[in-house]
Amino acid sequence: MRTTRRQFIKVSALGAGSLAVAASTLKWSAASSLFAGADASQAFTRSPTYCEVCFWQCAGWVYKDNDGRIQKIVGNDEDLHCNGRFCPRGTGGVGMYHDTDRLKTPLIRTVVDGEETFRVAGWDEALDYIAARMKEIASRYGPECVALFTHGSGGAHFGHMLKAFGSQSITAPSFAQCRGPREVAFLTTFGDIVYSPERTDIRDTKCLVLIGSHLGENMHNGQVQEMSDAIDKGATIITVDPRFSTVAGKSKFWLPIKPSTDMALLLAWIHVLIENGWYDKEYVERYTYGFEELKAHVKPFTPEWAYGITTIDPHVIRQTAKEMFNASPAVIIHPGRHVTWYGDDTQRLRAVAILNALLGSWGRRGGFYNPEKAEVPEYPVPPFPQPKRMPTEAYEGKYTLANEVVSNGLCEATIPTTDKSCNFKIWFVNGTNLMAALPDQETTLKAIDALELMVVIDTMPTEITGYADVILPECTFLERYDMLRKSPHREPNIALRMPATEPKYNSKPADWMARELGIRLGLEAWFPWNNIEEMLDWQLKQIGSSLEEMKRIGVKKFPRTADDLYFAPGEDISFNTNTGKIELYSTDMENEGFNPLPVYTPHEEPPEGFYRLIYGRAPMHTFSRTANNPNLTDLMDENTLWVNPKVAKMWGLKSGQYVKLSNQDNKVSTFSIRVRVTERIRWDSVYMVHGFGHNNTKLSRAHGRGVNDTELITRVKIDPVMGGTGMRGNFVTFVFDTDGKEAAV
Ligand SMILES: Nc1nc2c(c(=O)[nH]1)N[C@H]1C(S)=C(S)[C@@H](COP(=O)(O)OP(=O)(O)OC[C@H]3O[C@@H](n4cnc5c(=O)[nH]c(N)nc54)[C@H](O)[C@@H]3O)O[C@H]1N2
Ligand SMILES: Nc1nc2c(c(=O)[nH]1)N[C@H]1C(S)=C(S)[C@@H](COP(=O)(O)OP(=O)(O)OC[C@H]3O[C@@H](n4cnc5c(=O)[nH]c(N)nc54)[C@H](O)[C@@H]3O)O[C@H]1N2
Ligand code: SF4
Ligand SMILES: [Mo]
Repeated sequence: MRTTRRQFIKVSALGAGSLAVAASTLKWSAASSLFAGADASQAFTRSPTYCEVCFWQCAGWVYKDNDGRIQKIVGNDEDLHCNGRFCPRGTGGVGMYHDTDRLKTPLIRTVVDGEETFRVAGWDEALDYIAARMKEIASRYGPECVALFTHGSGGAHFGHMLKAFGSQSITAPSFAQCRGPREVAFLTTFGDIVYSPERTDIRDTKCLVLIGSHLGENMHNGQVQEMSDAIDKGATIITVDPRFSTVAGKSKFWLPIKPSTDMALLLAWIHVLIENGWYDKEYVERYTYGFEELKAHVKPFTPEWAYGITTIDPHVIRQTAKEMFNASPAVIIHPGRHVTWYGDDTQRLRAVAILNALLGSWGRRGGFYNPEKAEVPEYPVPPFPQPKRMPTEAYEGKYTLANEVVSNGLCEATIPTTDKSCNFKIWFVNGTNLMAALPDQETTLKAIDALELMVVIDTMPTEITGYADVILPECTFLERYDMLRKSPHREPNIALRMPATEPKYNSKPADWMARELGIRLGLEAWFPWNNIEEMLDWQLKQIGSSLEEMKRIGVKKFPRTADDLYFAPGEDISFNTNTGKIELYSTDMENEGFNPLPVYTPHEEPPEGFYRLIYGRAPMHTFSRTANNPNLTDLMDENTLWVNPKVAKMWGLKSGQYVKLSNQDNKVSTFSIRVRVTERIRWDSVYMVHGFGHNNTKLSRAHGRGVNDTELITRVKIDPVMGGTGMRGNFVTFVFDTDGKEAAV
């Protein structure tokens, strides 16, 4: 067993050399022909899947040539998420399959000559080992000591295993590091969440307001397509962003707001709408609660007041408010998605929800539609045991309005303290590179250090695998089944993922791993099927389909159960809130001791010589997961640092030169980043794309390329309402160390 602090191990196992050699002899032709177009003389077979390169989960077809090699992946025409078109990342997704740096076999942490390393293990050995350790550790702490961190399809399988074992501590970074604040804000206002894909009716909107939501770089497929159609039909786009984003270039108005001040702008907009009577009076009267309180509350928040805070011209604030009103109810103040910015994010998104309510866009064409999900029965299993401790007990008394489990809450509860009995001893980490996804790496590492067992299920040797006790290599989404996709949309629909080919190397699908572990843990009763095909076929037959049919069509749509995509004119509606109304004034917030109406609080400014670190997406990459993808690195192989010319001049910085960054806590980036001098960013901030700066040398294309924003996010502002981790209160300055890299001028 480990005795010292857990060392990071680069995934190069003892005895793995032979595997690496075998891998390097693999033909590369399939992937490299992807963009060149396939040979016309080839016969193709196709099989259905849905994409795992991001969580839009577009359904598509995987094409193989007559030698059985995967050639390309294209969208399924019937699919509402993609309308037959994949985004660049999805198209390049086959690179995940071809990547020779993939995890190839199970690995177990061991000590050789005092050095920690991984040894190659067979599947039986690895799973037996995990099961034995789980039983032993649970005999001391109870099954509740196991937590699952997951982002991706495998979560369903491991989550099922965990619940059968007796723990419900299952969490994803897509809540407290991503869309949590908006879901809680919309839940407390409208009594329902925004969902994913978002219920925004962009297709028919006349005015789309994007506040720090950079659609187009944020490449959520169907949404981007709808936005482009809406623009063609003459919709107005209003973009609020300190950076001239791609979509700012397509906007009628770009409001280059001073970062962290959005709340002031939102309050001023509410003020203008109410003062001028630019709101939907009938809708507000019929459906909302607390209008008079709101009206009194926003009285002082004039555009002139907001100007001093946001730097946005009061005239522009009035003009944009009028644009929204003119388009209403076909207007969307977009709730955004990655919204954990400054720690008062739920309140900011409450202000967004209120604006939509005033304009009557919720439940209206061109505003927000009512999505419906296909009802698919679960394969019958016995009830799960009732855990002695629920996950929320990890952060008892805090984040009381969180409607999902808070990842950072479980992470912190893993660090032993004298006053808490709620400690986790085992982590399963599936499809989430926690070293990039969770801010404040020091806390993450402290928690990992306190574990007795960490099992990482991944496809690639990303950073988190280096801290594992056992690594289980999952095959890529192109080589496996998963649960049916059942996401809500305008029409209920399902999509099938099936293997296009056999798993490469010694990798396996998550469903198989979870079931095999379950059996070893004596949980057979919860895994009564022989294989996932049998389980899926049973489910599909309950809804009048079959596995055979879905293999042929990939996507199936069902009629809506009611004609309620939008509210009917004058319809009486009871909302799922305490008052049954849309709560402009939130009773939930009030009951939990938070401001029932959103207020502006100033956030810290960059110290002298420092700039606010802001980050976002590039259209051809997803977080840190694609940084090594051979097809996508061809398109972009490192991130750059956007610097305003005024700042560049002050520091003597030139486009193309490399610098390191140091943050307010003297944390210096591991690698250096290429400067891009551009007017497109305000002078008080610098910008980079998240997901680069990998330090695992086993990622041959991604290692050392660019800077990892996460390592500079040492200061986190927690949202007291729901535990979200505000990450944009970090400031950086330049360090003139090029890391040996030559300026590419
Ligand atoms: N600093 C900073 N932090 C952020 C963000 C940010 O912009 N900046 N964004 C936040 C947001 S919005 C989100 S949603 C989260 C995202 O957080 P994550 O989803 O954790 O993001 P990734 O860094 O892509 O890590 C994904 C991991 O899954 C692995 N993987 C890929 N495919 C598969 C598969 O099929 N099976 C398995 N088992 N593993 C697979 C990849 O190799 C990688 O290790 O991060 C959040 N954290
Ligand atoms: N290509 C691609 N697309 C993706 C993803 C991906 O990894 N790659 N990830 C998906 C996921 S899970 C998510 S959550 C979404 C995230 O995508 P979005 O929800 O669009 O959000 P962010 O990454 O937060 O947005 C970054 C933008 O916010 C701006 N910004 C920074 N600070 C402020 C501020 O104080 N005020 C304002 N108004 N703007 C500010 C930045 O300049 C930048 O343009 O993208 C999704 N789509
Ligand atoms: S948006 Fe792109 S990466 Fe995301 S699921 Fe769709 S095709 Fe895949
Ligand atoms: Mo996200």
